[in-house]
Amino acid sequence: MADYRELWESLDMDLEKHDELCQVLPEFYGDIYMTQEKRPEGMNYFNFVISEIHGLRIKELNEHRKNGKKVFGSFCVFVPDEVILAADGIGVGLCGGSEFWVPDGEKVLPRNMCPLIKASVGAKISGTCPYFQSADMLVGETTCDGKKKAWEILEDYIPMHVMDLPQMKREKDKENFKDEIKIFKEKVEEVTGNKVSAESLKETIKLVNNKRKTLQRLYNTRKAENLPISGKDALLITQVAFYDDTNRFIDKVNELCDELENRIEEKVSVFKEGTPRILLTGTPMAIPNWKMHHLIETSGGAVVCEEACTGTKYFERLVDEDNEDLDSQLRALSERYMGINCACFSPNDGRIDDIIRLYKEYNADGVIYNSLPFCHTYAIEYKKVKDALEKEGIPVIMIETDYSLQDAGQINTRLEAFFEMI
Ligand code: BJ8
Repeated sequence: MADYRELWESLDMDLEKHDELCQVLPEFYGDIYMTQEKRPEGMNYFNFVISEIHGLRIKELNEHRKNGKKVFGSFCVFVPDEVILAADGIGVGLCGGSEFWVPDGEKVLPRNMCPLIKASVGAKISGTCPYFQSADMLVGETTCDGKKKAWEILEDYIPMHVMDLPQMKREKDKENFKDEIKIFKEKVEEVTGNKVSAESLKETIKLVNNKRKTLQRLYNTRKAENLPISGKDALLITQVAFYDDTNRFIDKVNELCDELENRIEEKVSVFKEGTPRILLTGTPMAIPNWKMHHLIETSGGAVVCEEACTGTKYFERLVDEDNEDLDSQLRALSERYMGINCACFSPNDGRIDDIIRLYKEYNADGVIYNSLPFCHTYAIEYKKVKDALEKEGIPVIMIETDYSLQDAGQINTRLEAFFEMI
């Protein structure tokens, strides 16, 4: 990797501590990703993106900022990228997926809470994540209690805007979320100094829809009997979608899909015949959290789909493109986003329908319900999901685990037993 120290210094980073992080990541990635056999050629781009994770993209963001563009960091798939892009801003997903940041998060947060929140806050306050350091504003949302209270702590470090997400899905809630998107649009206009017009929003609605369609194309290849790509690789691509340049990402994923579709025709598979196909559902897996996928795919299973925000929740359902005025565009955005079935909603039966539908679409053999510790909404929702799946005769197990690798052996044993049974 080129020398980015000057750049990192200009972002007010803790260089010494950041060095520690840079030392572990390549080996960690190498062990998990580069040991896979028959990886598609198209994954080379993603290897490159990871090797430059704190380099090239940060340099690009820095150049954009020098040209007056603003960067918005977010933590949830409810924050509409379309609005940021329409004001010529850049959105980056910032959820923390590394154990490295947890101790710093614990300096200001209770220990007994979700590692995603601790890592996200820790990444900011430790000054070791250049994406946080490149953001001009963070956008939070009132989803779970942990997140909404964490924003109150983060606002001491960086300007925050918090979107009020309804907790139910009635007509009035969709109307409320439309108003929230409008308030967010006004904030983005204030920060960027650019107006969001119906024309610019129409264009970015199309652009973000194209990104969704590209990911849909990728995921469609995972429905094939012979799997042309591992679950681990597919997860990595979804994670990169949150911060890469949108147009470049679309091009690279489409190139990869050409290769994967050829593989399907030629019956090339990265797994041996009869490998149990797993639908993974639950809490999001922020980069570099590859733990569950790695454990599943080294215990004899293959992940064929993720019903998660780093998965189908991110790209299923498109925004209606046929609206010419801002008011109807905002309504269309609210409609699309309020279709996401996060466990923060009550009731959330749509998620159960999604899981059953995806299980069938991807020809899965079993469901693994993955939850981060102290995520009450997802943990509680397991009961309803389990009952519904059992009624359908779909095998399911719940695995609650954080980012550390201490429980890896124990999870392996449980997975192996589950794969034998299905
Ligand atoms: S839409 S899943 S990205 S809120 S895992 S921090 S819920 S305690 S991340 Fe999420 Fe938006 Fe929902 Fe998706 Fe809280 Fe649970 Fe932690 Fe979570």
